[in-house]
Amino acid sequence: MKLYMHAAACSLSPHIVCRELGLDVELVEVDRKTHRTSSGEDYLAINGNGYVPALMLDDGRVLTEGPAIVQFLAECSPEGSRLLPEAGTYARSQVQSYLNFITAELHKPMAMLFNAAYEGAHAGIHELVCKRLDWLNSRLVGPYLTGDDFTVADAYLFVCLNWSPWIKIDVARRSALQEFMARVSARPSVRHALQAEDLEAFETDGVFFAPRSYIASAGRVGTPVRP
Ligand SMILES: N[C@@H](CCC(=O)N[C@@H](CS)C(=O)NCC(=O)O)C(=O)O
Repeated sequence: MKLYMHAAACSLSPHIVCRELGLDVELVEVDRKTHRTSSGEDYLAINGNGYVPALMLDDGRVLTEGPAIVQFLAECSPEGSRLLPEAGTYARSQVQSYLNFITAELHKPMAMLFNAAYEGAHAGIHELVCKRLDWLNSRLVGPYLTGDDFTVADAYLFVCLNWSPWIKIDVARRSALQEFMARVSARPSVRHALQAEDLEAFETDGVFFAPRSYIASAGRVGTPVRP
């Protein structure tokens, strides 16, 4: 299988899931501007929406949308029930509820905060994201979103929270979320994924990660991730 991705983007979530499950997936980087892949393909022919992630199966079929991809990956693997509870259970629906919350209430508005086209609305969007994070912080008793087990929803939350410093969202003052970042970033699968995407830790607490070029453009210094 091939996973089409950008470093540190939401595609890091299925990447982490692949590493958790030991799935053999080839990472294919997509150029944001040209929509060309690192292997020279036209990415728009793979995902007409142009965004990552997309998963190409060995038979050429393509699956898009991060929340669907992570569930598919978990269902593909004999190890998958560790990351996604059995279908038909409350526990499964709880993971899906969080995936939906993250995609609609965090991922989308957070992405808009990176986009100058929405600048006029940034103050209101920022306020909304902070409100959602306060709710999540008050609800997260841990260690993970649904309790003791790391699930596909935790991988997704980690990736979205990891963007916080770049959009002026203070995770440190939301202690349950800050502890969550430390816990997830210490997982071997996560460290391997961060390293494979060539991301570096750039905050003193070492729980936020970004490409070196991004860190340098902000006048900061990063530390390479060691598994
Ligand atoms: N609804 C999609 C959204 C994916 C998305 O927003 N991807 C971003 C990276 S986090 C992207 O590729 N943006 C570049 C673009 O839209 O061209 C999903 O959940 O998979």
